[in-house]
Amino acid sequence: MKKTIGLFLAGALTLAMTACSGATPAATTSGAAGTGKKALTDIVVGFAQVGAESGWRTANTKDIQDSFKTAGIQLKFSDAQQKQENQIKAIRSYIQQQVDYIAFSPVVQTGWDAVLGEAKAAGIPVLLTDRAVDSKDTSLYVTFLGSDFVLEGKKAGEWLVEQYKDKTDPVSIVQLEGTTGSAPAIDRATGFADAIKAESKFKVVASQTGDFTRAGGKQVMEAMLKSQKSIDVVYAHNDDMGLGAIEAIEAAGKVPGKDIKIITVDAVKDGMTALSEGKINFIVECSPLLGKQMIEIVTKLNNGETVPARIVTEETTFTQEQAKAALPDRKY
Ligand code: GZL
Repeated sequence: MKKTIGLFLAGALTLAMTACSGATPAATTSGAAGTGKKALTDIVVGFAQVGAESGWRTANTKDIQDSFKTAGIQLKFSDAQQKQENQIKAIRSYIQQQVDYIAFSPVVQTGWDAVLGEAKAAGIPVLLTDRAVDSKDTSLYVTFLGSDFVLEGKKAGEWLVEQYKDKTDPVSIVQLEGTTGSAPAIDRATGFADAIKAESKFKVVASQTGDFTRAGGKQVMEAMLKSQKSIDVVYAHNDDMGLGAIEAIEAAGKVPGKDIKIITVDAVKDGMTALSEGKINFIVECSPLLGKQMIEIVTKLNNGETVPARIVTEETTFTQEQAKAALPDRKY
């Protein structure tokens, strides 16, 4: 494993050095001569964002744009409206524009090798932010900066196991999945299933995508309330779908957080507010604040330094009491 990482880092360094040695189409400007280093204000980064589907995504976009503005690094931004073909178009456009770096959050895990191969051939380093790709060719990107979604799902499941440790009756769970094929949806489901599998009382009786949106969560929850004879727990892959589920549960005359327990992931302000009000029972944080680390990565690469192949964001969990204490200081 060490050898692989060593080779990869060497590859990343080569890729980074190539990118910084003036080999990329953009000419080296007033930076220190010979190192390939550009003045930060001369660097251009193309960022292909997933969309604006959730409170998390909006916070992620704002943090990235603000971080680049503060650093004085030029950011070209595109919103793919959750469509892979739009992200691919945006990446191709950044290659045409000969940006210095490309960053993006892959809306789904698969189907990126061709366009990332084009970026590599153009000598443009690619940063994966937030979500991963399933490509076997790790030379197609320099680093993956984002959460450990399997761990997030595990934290959600472990909380549930703890909550029901003294109960023996069956517990019916419905799962509101994120975007089909996306890393967070796949991994949050995996982590959660692993955490509860030892306890036979837990049954996931229904699982369907709400596409990370509030409307999607509400629609799926309405259908599940009709089709399931009893639901004890909702596990939603993000706050927005959980908030949609709350609307559906209340419309059905039930009390969210009491009649039906709700666990979500993200910890954006609206989710934390619902948690503090007792409508959600537990939230696993997923930090959208990736902008500062993106600047650090670009600065290092510009200086010809290596960056780790995987950078995991720090995050925690919140109970209802912790949400009340944390809300006043929440940035998003
Ligand atoms: C997770 C991110 C997910 C959030 C959702 O890092 O990709 O996408 O959990 C967002 O809120 O839509």
